[in-house]
Amino acid sequence: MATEPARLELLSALARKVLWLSSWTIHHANHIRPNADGLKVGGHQASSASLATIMSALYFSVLRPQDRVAVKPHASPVFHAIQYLFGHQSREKLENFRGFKGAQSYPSRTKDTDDVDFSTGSVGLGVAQTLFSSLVQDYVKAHGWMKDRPEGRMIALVGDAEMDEGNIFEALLEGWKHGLRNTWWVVDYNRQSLDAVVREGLWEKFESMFRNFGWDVVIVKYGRLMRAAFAEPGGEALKRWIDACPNAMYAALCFQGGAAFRKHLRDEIGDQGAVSQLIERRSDDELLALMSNLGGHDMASMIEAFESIDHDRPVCFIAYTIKGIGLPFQGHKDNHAGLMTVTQMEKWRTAQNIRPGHEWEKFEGLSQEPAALEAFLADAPFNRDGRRRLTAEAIDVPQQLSFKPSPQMSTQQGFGLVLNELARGDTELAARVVTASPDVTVSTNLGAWVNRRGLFARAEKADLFRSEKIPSTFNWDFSPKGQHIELGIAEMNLFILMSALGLSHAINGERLLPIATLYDPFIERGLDALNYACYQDARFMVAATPSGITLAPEGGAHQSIATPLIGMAQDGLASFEPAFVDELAIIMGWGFQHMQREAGKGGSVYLRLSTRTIDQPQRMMTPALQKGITDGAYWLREPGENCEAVIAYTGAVAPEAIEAIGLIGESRRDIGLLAITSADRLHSGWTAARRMRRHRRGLPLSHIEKLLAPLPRDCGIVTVIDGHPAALGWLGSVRGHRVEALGVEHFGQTGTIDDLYRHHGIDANAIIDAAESLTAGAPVRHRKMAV
Ligand SMILES: Cc1ncc(C[n+]2csc(CCOP(=O)(O)OP(=O)(O)O)c2C)c(N)n1
Ligand SMILES: [Mg+2]
Repeated sequence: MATEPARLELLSALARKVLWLSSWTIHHANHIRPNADGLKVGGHQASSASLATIMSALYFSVLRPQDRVAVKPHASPVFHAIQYLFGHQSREKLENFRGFKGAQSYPSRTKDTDDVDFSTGSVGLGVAQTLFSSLVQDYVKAHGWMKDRPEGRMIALVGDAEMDEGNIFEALLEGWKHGLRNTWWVVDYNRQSLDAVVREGLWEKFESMFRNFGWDVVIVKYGRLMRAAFAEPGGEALKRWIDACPNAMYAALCFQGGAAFRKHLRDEIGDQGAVSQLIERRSDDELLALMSNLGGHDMASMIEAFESIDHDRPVCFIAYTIKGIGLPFQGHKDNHAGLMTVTQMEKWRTAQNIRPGHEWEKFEGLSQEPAALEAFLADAPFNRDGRRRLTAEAIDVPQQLSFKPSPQMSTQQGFGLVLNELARGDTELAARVVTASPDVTVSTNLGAWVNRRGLFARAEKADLFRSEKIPSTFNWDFSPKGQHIELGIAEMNLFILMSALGLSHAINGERLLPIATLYDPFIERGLDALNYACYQDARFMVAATPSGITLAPEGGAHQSIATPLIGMAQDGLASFEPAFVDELAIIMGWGFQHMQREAGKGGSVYLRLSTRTIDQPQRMMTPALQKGITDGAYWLREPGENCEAVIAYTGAVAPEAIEAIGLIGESRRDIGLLAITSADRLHSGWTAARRMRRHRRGLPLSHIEKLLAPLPRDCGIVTVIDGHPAALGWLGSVRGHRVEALGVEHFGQTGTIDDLYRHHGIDANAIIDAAESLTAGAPVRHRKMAV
């Protein structure tokens, strides 16, 4: 082990190297790489410099293999530089920063190859992810798994302006409720955002807020040089001046340099003997070095701050920094997208003793022995266990999930019944399921599951109503073995929790099968977090219910229109909207398998469900039917040879489609009824088949192409969905059939289902009208009677 001063010296040298390499990576992408046009780097250079010391302290000394980190998006070059020094990142990928398959602009778990723990990019989300990952670690531990693994700290490197994102505060609240531990947030308090200098005194607000939520707060404001100067005669006056200096002014002076600092100090402090001497003893360069020696740029202060933590309570470090430290535009308010010119870089290169052509060499320009640096890096505790990303075996899923059938049911009810059956059994599958809901557990039909499996908390807490013997349908005991995580209403939290639970196999080496329930329209409230979870390749199932205008009397903002399109467009999410419960049971079984498939093959699952009770088909679940359901569609009524019209429906409008078929059948020939369980799977299968054909990789036909192949050319297709009509309107492009796409384009009206279906034109009569408009022949004789 190196002695303390030697260790600090090596760490500081490595931090300088990290700053160089990250800046060089950016410079290379902008000025050196051929054809770099279009890959130009914005907001990275100044923003990265801000964190070079802090991240070096963490990765080269403080972190342990079990710790996981979310790195502020624009510090990605710093992260890649550190991994390069560790030997986990290639020069080729650094040279290709932001290029195709190069090191990514923002750290990416799925696209980078150098051991990114959590992706970041959309600010705020990575921060909350660490909090929820810590809760998930507690969950896994409490369930008796992860026995041999020490607990990791979940660490976020946070931009100070990132703290504006509301989802961070929502998470903070949830963390407090669940007794958060093992979480560190390190705020890069450079007092600059993208556009502006942040408000004065913000840290005081942060401090009191974090303390309110039970966090320890460590403010790292002054570096070692500063602390030494404060101890000199007159140092107190200097400290008072620094503390009183407005953020914008401090930033401006850091940009202008030592002479400007001197002038301001002289003007504002006046001639005060000791402090004046303290200032005058220093050259301009020394004065600038002193004044920019904020805590976040001082290795000793950062190491001391991190190593002072001797408890597992959450900690917020507020580390004072200067945006762009060490670079010509340090502190300039416009520096977010600031780039060094070629001349500036040349000058800096020379100052760093880096020879032209040796810019990528790991220890070039450092005065320390390369062997000592190499040995120090090889010794870093962070890499002690080798590969940090873990894996877990897949959990067996039975071919068919069972449920207690009734002649009439809704898909939401069916969802509850399937989970209830699972909860009654003692399969490994059931043991690994974990549910969560943002205060809509009962109203989304999770009640029975929770009654059987209990709520999760690290400490036992009995349901008071039960212990007081007050009758209640629900038995809600909390215990470390519980399998439902109760959340407050914030949907962002729900999806970030899904992201954390859904990565447990990779983070904790223990597979979980998370299920979220929420009202369908509120997917939009949590959409960026849902997108984030999918981007990270977290695996989970979302049951969104109720949906559409079918929840009729609820009306208004409870109705969803766009969600079928979101389901189709969201990468990493396979979306389904079954009409019947036997379909749903098949889809859930498929979903549990899909959630466990390897990267690139599996993903998460979205079930758009309904509270509408409808007649259930009495039928055998044949393998062909099962396949149709999971592939996205099957013929509920096969079209005849001379088929004139097809009705293709999705979800809760099945009764209208069936009724319309009955009425049209008398006056049109051979009509078909296509049950679509997943517009998403149909569409993506169709796209994939076309792509393969275009690239001459065979002549595969997709499922929807095969289904529509027998239809005569002039057959018309009426599509109907309680959602945006574009979700199914594309069916006409598959084989060139004319389409009338029915659906919902406006929302907000309350009424009965009949009222609203009629109003929006998705009732049986609207389907008949649409079929008539597509087909020749006499008007359809029978209509649905008004009720
Ligand atoms: C959700 C979201 N909105 C906007 C942006 C664009 N953006 C990137 S960084 C940034 C501000 C960065 O300020 P700060 O967090 O203080 O980081 P610094 O660069 O100062 O270190 C903004 C607005 C984003 N990445 N994500
Ligand atoms: Mg900032």
